[in-house]
Amino acid sequence: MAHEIILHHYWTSPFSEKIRLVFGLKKLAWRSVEIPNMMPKPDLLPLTGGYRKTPVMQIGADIFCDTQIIIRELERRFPSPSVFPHGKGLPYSLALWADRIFFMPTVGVVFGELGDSIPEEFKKDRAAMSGGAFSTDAMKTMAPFAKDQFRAHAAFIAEQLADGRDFVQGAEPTIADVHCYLNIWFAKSFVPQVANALLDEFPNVTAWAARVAEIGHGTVTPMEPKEALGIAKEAAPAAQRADDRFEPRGLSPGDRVTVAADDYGRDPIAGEIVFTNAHEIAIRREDAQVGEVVVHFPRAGFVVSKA
Ligand SMILES: N[C@@H](CCC(=O)N[C@@H](CS)C(=O)NCC(=O)O)C(=O)O
Repeated sequence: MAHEIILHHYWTSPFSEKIRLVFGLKKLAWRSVEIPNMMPKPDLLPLTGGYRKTPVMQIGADIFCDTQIIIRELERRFPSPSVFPHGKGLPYSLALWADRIFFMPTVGVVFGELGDSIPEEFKKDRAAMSGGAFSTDAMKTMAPFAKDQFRAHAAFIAEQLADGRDFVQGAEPTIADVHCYLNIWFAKSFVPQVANALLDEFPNVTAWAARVAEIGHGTVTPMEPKEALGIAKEAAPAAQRADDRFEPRGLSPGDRVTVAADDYGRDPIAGEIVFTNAHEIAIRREDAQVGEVVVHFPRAGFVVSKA
């Protein structure tokens, strides 16, 4: 039996919005498990082995951490309609522009503006997640610089749409729209007045963002967190052991490693390699609550260390 797609997310999470839009583009049915927007996350960490960021996708006993690998897996399992009609490499690399280079100033714009209204416990959580780098006071000071950067990155989107096309790669929406939309959605949802003022210059971006919003989220049905844990426990992981002939460091299936993000939320996840390739690493772990699971990560932006 095919397992359902479960997304562990919260509705205000901008990275989760990317995945919800991919569900929309592929017209998928999915189950929504709502997770807290800060630690602790007692019903998520048994699945991931310590990865705490949002979103996480679960299919049976396979767990996908980070939107890069979630998108890759959705395209692999549900190839039609493809969200990559014009080639894959450039859109995959565009994700890193959106998720890192454009995201950081957008965080500055949003939290520089919301500043004092942010609950203390949220500030503490984000400071811990970023190794101390999250400070709303600093972001207030830096807001003008963050706005400059936001403007420059939004201008790239405006330029791409300048010939009057409806979507960034042409007449139809693709994954590239999803990447371009991340920070526009984030700013527009959290600080609409500031975002609209910054986007005044780019009416074609505002009009395009409305078209992207219309893609929708596919068909969503809620699920209780405990049901998702039960599904992982009952299921066997689908990931198959495979050799990686070009692996440059001598890592092989069976090796014990840790995998950690190299930006923020760097908690290392320990397990035994099932397979690696240039795009993905999958590691097997055992957990008292969920039994045997395989956790999948992207390679770009993640550090693999021998345990
Ligand atoms: N590189 C990650 C970034 C994910 C990310 O930063 N998510 C934010 C929320 S949108 C987060 O995890 N915040 C902390 C939390 O939710 O606990 C991805 O692409 O999935």
